[in-house]
Amino acid sequence: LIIVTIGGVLGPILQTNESDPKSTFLSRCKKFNQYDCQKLWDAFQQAYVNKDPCKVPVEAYDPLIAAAPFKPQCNKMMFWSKTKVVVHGFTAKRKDCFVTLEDTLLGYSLNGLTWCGKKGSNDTFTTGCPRTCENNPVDSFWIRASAAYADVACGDVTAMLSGSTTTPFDPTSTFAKVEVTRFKAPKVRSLNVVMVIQKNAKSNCKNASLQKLKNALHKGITYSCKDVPESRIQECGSKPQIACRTCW
Ligand code: N1C
Repeated sequence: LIIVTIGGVLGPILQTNESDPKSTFLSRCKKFNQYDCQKLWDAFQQAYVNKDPCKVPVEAYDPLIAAAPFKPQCNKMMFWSKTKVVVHGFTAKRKDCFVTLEDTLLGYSLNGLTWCGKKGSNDTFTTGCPRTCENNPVDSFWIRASAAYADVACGDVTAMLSGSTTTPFDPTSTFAKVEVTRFKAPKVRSLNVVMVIQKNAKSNCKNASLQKLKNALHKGITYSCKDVPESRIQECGSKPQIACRTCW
């Protein structure tokens, strides 16, 4: 009884800001201005609160996406698969060149967070959230947001894939399953793959999986691929005088 009481009293005090998704969401959201962040939090929460955390379908986030729609940023939209750290290290410094989903309000506000609900409660939980069942709140959000972001893609689109894997175009990835098939010609003119080459690379632009990527693209979208050393991407990130179009 004593342990339960102490745990019950200290639990909320010992919780760090990091594990309180509401304050993290609101403080990140506020950096974007222009939005009613409390209203967005409410739209976010309604997707998963009071539900079995394995029964949150992708569509549960439709109202959230409708409340904060993605703006098309033609020729600057960047997609990625298995290159999260390299991509965001770059886009954080070169917002003038490329924008990823994590550089938008919703992607930025929820990046790295864990959340779920529970039947019979209106709270948001951060521990014990399942990630293995198909309809879990975190995966469903990223699928919904990725689809919405890819839906507004336009002009010349860039994707950073990893030369450190044996299958850079992984058919099970969100990039393959959700994003690539949503690019529509003539709104999207081209898909330009930047293959990130680190030391001991396992693949490059010649990899057979990229043939599948070409085939998955809607007819009318031009495909290109360039092998680029990670060091060159970092150099372009750290030298603002390098023009975006000459980064690689
Ligand atoms: O499955 P992936 O990559 O191919 O997904 C990446 C792809 C990007 O182009 C993004 O637009 O899909 C979008 N996306 C995110 O922006 C994102 N941020 C954080 C997809 N997933 C995202 N996450 C988390 O990383 C999420 O939890 C998901 O399961 C992983 C996917 O990483 P990946 O396999 O490298």
